[in-house]
Amino acid sequence: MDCIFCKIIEGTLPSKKVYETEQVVAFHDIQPKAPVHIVIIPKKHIPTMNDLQKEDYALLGDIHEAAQHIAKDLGVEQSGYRLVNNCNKDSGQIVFHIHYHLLGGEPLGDIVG
Ligand code: DGP
Repeated sequence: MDCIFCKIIEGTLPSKKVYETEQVVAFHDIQPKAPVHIVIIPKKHIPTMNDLQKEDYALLGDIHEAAQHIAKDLGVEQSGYRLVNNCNKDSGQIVFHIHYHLLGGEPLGDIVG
């Protein structure tokens, strides 16, 4: 499958991983928009939020659990952070493997992933 994030999961494309479980992986964004900019993804290939099925909903809990751990590990738990999903063209989604941007490390204002 020609998916950048699937290649990161397989390990055929390098990434700076910060968190990994059986279901989820998270790594530094290649074009960070904030001092902390992590991409959290399920290992299951799901193109967009529109493609989530009921049986995938537990993955959303796993992603939030990942976000809690990462925010703590990277020191933004108390200062604050933002979790953003882009879905389809108008949102700016460019990688069609569902993912959540965790942003923080400074006042974020209008910064989105
Ligand atoms: P989005 O616009 O929501 O689809 O965001 C995709 C993000 O993925 C974007 O912020 C840049 C990041 N990204 C794209 N390709 C790579 C890559 O090969 N490695 C890493 N670490 N991040 C990538």
